[in-house]
Amino acid sequence: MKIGIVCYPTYGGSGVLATELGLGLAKKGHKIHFITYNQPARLAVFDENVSYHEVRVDRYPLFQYAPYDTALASKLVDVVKYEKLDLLHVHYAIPHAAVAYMAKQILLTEGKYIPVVTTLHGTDITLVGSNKAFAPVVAFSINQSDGVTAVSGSLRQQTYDYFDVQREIKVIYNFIDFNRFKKSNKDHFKKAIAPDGERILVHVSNFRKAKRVQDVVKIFKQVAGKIPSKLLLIGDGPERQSAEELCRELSLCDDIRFLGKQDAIEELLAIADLFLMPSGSESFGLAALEAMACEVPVISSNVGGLPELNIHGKTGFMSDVGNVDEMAKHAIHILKDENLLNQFRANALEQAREFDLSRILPKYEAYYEEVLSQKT
Ligand code: GMT
Repeated sequence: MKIGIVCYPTYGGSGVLATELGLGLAKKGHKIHFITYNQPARLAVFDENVSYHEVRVDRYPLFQYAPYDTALASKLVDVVKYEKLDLLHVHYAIPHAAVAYMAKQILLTEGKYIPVVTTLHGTDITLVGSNKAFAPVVAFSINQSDGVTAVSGSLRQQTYDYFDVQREIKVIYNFIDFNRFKKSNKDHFKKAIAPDGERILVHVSNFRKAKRVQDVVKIFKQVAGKIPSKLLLIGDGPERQSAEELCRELSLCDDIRFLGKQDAIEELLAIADLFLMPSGSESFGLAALEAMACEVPVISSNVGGLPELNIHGKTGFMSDVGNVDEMAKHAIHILKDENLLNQFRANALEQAREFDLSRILPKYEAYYEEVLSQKT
């Protein structure tokens, strides 16, 4: 199949997932065309089945806001026509689903039909999409897509709850590539971070409000009070400053390291004992799945799609959002007992296998076939 993938090229979950999906499909022989405004972060290697089409928006003094949507729609028309695409798969509803609809209508006037699959990732529905400023366009473009997927059953339900959407939404979970995410021996590195054999806790996110990074620091404070530990905070974003201030206030600076944005997340997860994800909103939790694939149990909140991934009492524990005391208690429970920790590690890996790329990719392929067969 010749597939156009539209996504955000950044480190965010939707962009990562879209890129990994494209690369996985390319390995199976599909011709993949990424269409976005920058080279996607994880698109670093050359693959003969992968092309990247950059969307450029020229500045003009009249424009207060650069008309990215218009430039993207024009680029989609161009790529669909000249690369003879069979299908467009857009990730993150805003603005991609609406722009794809526009491109589709333009192409129809020229006698070319292009089906559009939209994947809902989370904040496009839960935070941004339900904002009244976007809601009518989001609902319309979901209803007009030829296929719609959501990354968890919870997100699917939230979409029905927030929007006037009648069409069927198929749940296809996030996936993981075990060729990359697997436990490896990084003992020398572990020694550098935790020279006295301290436990290592890890948090990876974009440091937005929804990630509740302050809760991560508060949980760590309690854990470090009972068990010698170190905390690695990976990623960057608006809440980093306040998290750093809290570390200073709680006198934790010697035990917490802010590593900023990192590419080789799997190498950091290789030395981790526990992953913290106390999010206030999380449609699936790809970062937690990456940790589980590297045999790291997860202490998380119980919002959104997290209960579909993290099995309470088996792969980790879940608590209500903001219940820092309980999350710390659970963390200490796992970390203080080596045998229990190893059992949780094994369970986390077993559960992560359910989301192996080789299981999930065929679900997307089958869905594309289904959408293509409905061609009207
Ligand atoms: O807000 C983020 O964490 C980034 C966001 C995105 O859309 O880029 O991630 C969302 O999509 C991921 C991939 O499907 C999911 O695993 C994340 O749970 C989801 N984030 C939220 O719902 C907050």
